This record gives sequence, structure tokens and C-alpha cells, in this order.
Amino acid sequence: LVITVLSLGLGLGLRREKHQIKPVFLSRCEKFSGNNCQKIWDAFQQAYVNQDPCKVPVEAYDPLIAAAPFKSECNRMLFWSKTKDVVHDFTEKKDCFITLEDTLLGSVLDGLTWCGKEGSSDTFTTGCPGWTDCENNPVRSFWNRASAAFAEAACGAVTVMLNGSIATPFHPASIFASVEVKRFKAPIVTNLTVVLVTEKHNVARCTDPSLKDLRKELDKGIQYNCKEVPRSEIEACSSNPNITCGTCW
Ligand code: AVW
Repeated sequence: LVITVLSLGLGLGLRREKHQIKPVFLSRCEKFSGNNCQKIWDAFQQAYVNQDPCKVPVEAYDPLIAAAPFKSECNRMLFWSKTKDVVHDFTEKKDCFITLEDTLLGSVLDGLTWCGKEGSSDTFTTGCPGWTDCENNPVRSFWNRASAAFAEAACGAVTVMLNGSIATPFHPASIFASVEVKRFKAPIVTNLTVVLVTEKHNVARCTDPSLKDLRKELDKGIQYNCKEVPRSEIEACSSNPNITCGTCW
């Protein structure tokens, strides 16, 4: 009996682990109405199941992006690099900006790990390659593909929150620099505002050399400006119900 109970428990545990991601995917997806979440799940899965988890190219997610495309939200799109916590704390409290993680695909997959295996049609959530273990891993390829599509939808005045407390706020290896900036096109995108989030011991300011590189890489015709804003001010603004969108900085 002990063995039966043990193996039953283990079997259920393993089975639950194997399918862990699908209920999370579907329940997060259902929060966005008007979507066929099963169809979106199928498009997601086809990108990586039955594949070597180090050989999933960025393009494998093209059908997923087509199944759940990004809406252009002019003047409301917020990008970020090394500022994830402060940005999402802000967007959670104030409905001013849309980040990738506020969209259907971004919110469904935020914080998740997944991969497939050759010869199996299952989705695994453990034993998957890490972000830097191999370049073409399912998670990294997804975020690169989704970031490209999100940036292609950018329009009007675009904002990016960069980290003013690190040596290189605009780092060439970041997704923001390597994938997103290149896809901002004038005249659809008119302005880019850098909000440089500063702490007490900030090392970089708007004069940081990496921000000169950002300016150089911007499509001609996109107006650039940069503002140093203390993290405490951003936090105070997000918590103040009397302040409306656009007056935080
Ligand atoms: P980021 P990005 N290992 O803060 O500009 C594990 O550097 O790249 O900002 N996970 C990693 C690694 C790593 N070495 N590097 C990056 N990540 C993951 C989409 C991790 O989940 C939005 F639209 C980290 O929190 C932003 O504008 C996330 O990538 C832009 O891309 C961001 O790394 C932010 O990408």
C-alpha cells in the first residue's frame, strides 16, 4: 500500500510538473478577453516542441506573433533595460504606459521557463538551457522575437527607462539596444525620451557616452531627449493618485 501510494503521488507529481506551464499559460491568457487561447497555445508550442532546445531560432515564434499580434499604442509604449522592477512597479500602479509585459504574450510568458526535447511532444519546465547556455534557446528566442514585434509596433512618442546606476545604461548587448532601438522608424516614431533612473550613488547621467551611441543609432527624424529622474520620485509619482499621466517627469 505504501509503495502504491508513494508511486501514485510521485506519478501525479511528475505529471503535474510536465504540464505545469499550460494551465498557467491558459489562465493568464484568459484574462485578456477576445482571444482564442487554445489556438495561441498551439502556435506557442509548435515553436519548440520536438526540437533540440539549443536550436530554436527567433523565427520559430513568427506564427505565435501572428496569432497574437501587438497593437500600436501611440505615445504609450514604454521600453526598459536593467530597470524591470521600477518599471513594472510603475505600470502596475498607473495606467499610463504599456510595456511588453503588459501585453498578452508578454504577460503570459513573463517569468516562465520552457523547452522541448527531440522525440517528444511535451513541454518541459526543468532541465531547460539557461539564457546564456546557448543562444538559440526557446526562452531567449521568444523574448527576442516578441521584443522585435513590440518595437515594430512603436508609434508617436516612445519612452525608455534606463538604469543610471550602472556603468553602461545603454548596453549594446541588451535587447533594448540590439533588437528594439533599430526598429523605431521615423516618422511613425516621432520622439524618444530616455528616463534615466538615478539612485543616490548614480554613476551615469544624461551625458553618459553610451547615450551618445543611442542618439547616433536613432533613425534620423526621431527627436531625442533625456531626463534624470530619481527612483524615489518615480515611486512617489506612481503612488500619488492626484498625478495624471505625463506629469511624472
Ligand atoms: P535587461 P534588455 N540571463 O534588463 O534591454 C537571464 O538586460 O535586455 O534588459 N535572463 C536574462 C539575461 C541573462 N543573461 N539577460 C536578459 N535576460 C532576461 C523587452 C531577463 O528576464 C522589453 F521590451 C531580464 O529580466 C524591454 O524594453 C530581461 O531579459 C527590453 O526587452 C531583460 O534584460 C528589456 O531587455
